[in-house]
Amino acid sequence: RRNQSTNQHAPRIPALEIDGKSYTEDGWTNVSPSILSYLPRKLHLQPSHPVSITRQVIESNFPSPTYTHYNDLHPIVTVAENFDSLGFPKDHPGRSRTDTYYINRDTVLRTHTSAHEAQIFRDNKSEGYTISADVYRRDAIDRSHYPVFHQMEGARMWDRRKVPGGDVARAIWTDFERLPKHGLSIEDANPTTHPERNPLQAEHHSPGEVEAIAAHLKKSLEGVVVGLFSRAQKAAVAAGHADAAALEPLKVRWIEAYFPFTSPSWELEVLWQGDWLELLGCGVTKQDVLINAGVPDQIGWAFGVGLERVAMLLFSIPDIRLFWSKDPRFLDQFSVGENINAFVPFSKYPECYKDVSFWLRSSSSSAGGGMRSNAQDFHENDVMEIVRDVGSDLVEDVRLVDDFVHPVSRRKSLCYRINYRSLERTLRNEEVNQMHESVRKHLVERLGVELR
Ligand code: FA5
Ligand code: MG
Repeated sequence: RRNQSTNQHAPRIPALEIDGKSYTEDGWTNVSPSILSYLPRKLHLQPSHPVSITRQVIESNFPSPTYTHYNDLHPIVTVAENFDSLGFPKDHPGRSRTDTYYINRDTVLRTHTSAHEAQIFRDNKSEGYTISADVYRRDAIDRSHYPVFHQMEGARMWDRRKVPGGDVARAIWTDFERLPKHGLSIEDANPTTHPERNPLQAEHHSPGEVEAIAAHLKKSLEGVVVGLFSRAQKAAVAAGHADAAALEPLKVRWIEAYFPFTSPSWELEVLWQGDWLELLGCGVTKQDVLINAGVPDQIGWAFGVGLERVAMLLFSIPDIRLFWSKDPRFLDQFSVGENINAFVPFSKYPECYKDVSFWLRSSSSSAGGGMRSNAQDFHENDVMEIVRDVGSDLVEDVRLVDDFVHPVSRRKSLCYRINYRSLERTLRNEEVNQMHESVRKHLVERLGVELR
């Protein structure tokens, strides 16, 4: 009875209700209603959406029953799944609240599809899998970044106890020989392992095993990229964006990379309109991840590819916001089938630049205060989040255009330039002014800055 009456007067513990589950809010909570509104969209499952078409094209390189395709795993995962199970160090910057959307201290919106690796290794249903899903990251605002995007993760395992004669390297090379040939020569300048930069997991793998895994991994992914890009080039020619005779040969290269959950690791890049563009990260799965998932006898590889990044090239889509458009002028241009067609942009609407300048609170003034957003704990992603909450898809990009420290007061001043532009219509002056005023107000209220 006493408990009951105490409870009546205790402050209500705020809770978030998401998909029929209740999550307690705490000091880590930084998800907003606007970010949660993306959860039901699942673009990778909308039948003729370019993200979904891209998923289906890539999946066809990883056929069942060798690979199980997981496409409907829930985006809310534990911190343990997203980071700990993959060996992220406790102080890894990816864990910070400026980079990751927290539901509460223990629960996040997944930042990558790798969050499900350990669980699927544990379930051990097939030798391989792909997972396609929406992932969430607090990040910059521009035409190639969006706080929600889609990834496909893939993995392949071989069980030491189940291969003929226990010779796992030989079994992998046998599977390697069965992979489709792509006939493209691909730049791969670095050795498979490097003692410091890209080490062998010597307690678990022999160099010969890693050579075999790396060869199978690279050839599998090269096949994906060559298949995709020969289709993209055909589409560009058909749309008159490129001349068949003048078409540059496809250029693809491997470079070394680092992930806490693979070693050695690589990234695959493609030369696209003059720039090397990163498509995916991959590597030899860390044996500790497999051991902790209860499958110590399996060894293998994993990769993660950004579906929007591929789809933008494949369909010539110029702005990542377009994927979220419900405008039939966008959606009706795509259909599932053998041919990939280049997107025909509808007319561009006018841009509208507005600047906002402010002083950060000087670090000394925070000494007694506990106020956030002094010069030390200011993070640009917090500005991005405010602009996103206010402007949603009506903002094309946000850029820092000025940054200086006052010579006497030592206070720091920043100026951001916001480009308001809709993909679907001309914005009215008055609505842009209202949005900009609201951004200014929230910067003061939420970050404690002083407008100039
Ligand atoms: C990862 O997320 C790793 N989980 C990938 C991985 C899986 C490595 C398994 C090893 C084994 P990364 O943060 O680099 O890595 O993202 C992978 C891909 O997602 C990138 O190559 C890119 O294609 C895409 N990507 C990353 N950030 C964005 C973004 N903000 N917008 C669009 N695509 C992005
Ligand atoms: Mg990367």
